[in-house]
Amino acid sequence: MTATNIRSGVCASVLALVAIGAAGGTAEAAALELQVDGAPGPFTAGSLITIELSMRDLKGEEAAGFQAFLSYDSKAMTFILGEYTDDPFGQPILAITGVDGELDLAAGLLLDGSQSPTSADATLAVLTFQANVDGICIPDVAFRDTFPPSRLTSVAGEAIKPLDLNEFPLPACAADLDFSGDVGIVDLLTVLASWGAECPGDVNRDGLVGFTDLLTLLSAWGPCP
Ligand SMILES: [Ca+2]
Ligand SMILES: [Ca+2]
Repeated sequence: MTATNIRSGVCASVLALVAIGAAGGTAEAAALELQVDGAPGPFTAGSLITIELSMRDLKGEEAAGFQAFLSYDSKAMTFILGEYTDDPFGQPILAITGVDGELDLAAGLLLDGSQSPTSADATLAVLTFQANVDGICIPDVAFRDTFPPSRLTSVAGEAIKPLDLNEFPLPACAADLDFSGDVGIVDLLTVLASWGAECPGDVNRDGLVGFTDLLTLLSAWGPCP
């Protein structure tokens, strides 16, 4: 098994199922999201878990900075390192330190005027944790309630709306559980072998391996385009 970026590849059929399942439709909203970058769980004690904070779908709204307030389970995971990407926002406003299960992040455009507001999708920070226990399926990192809330800000310093806070959105070819480049028998056996458990066959990342995962997998059968 080769662990690769879980966001590589696109399975249109899986995306279609996700769209149906996401009642309410949020496709038009800008998003600030947390995404596990690398192999999905289960993570064993001592393994590193990388989580990216990113922005996407700004639909032409230009962002000049962001602030994000996170929480994580400090018993299950230890915060190791947090790094801003410097692009598009090179001016850190808060140092990234993990204290008592909380992380605060904020950055904006460089003060020398060499950076411009952008509506492009971008990774804003990369956070590395170490698993303290065996069997973490979905890392427990989330946006926490604060005022002012986690948000992207415009040049005027106002919140960009509407903004969705998404946690661990599905990888594009989520049913390819072994990263083989297609959805096939190995993936099917993984789902069946972990039926009723939390992972590793949890295709739709709802915390349980079951019929939805099986149906999603079958609908995506074949190569990841
Ligand atoms: Ca596969
Ligand atoms: Ca599931």
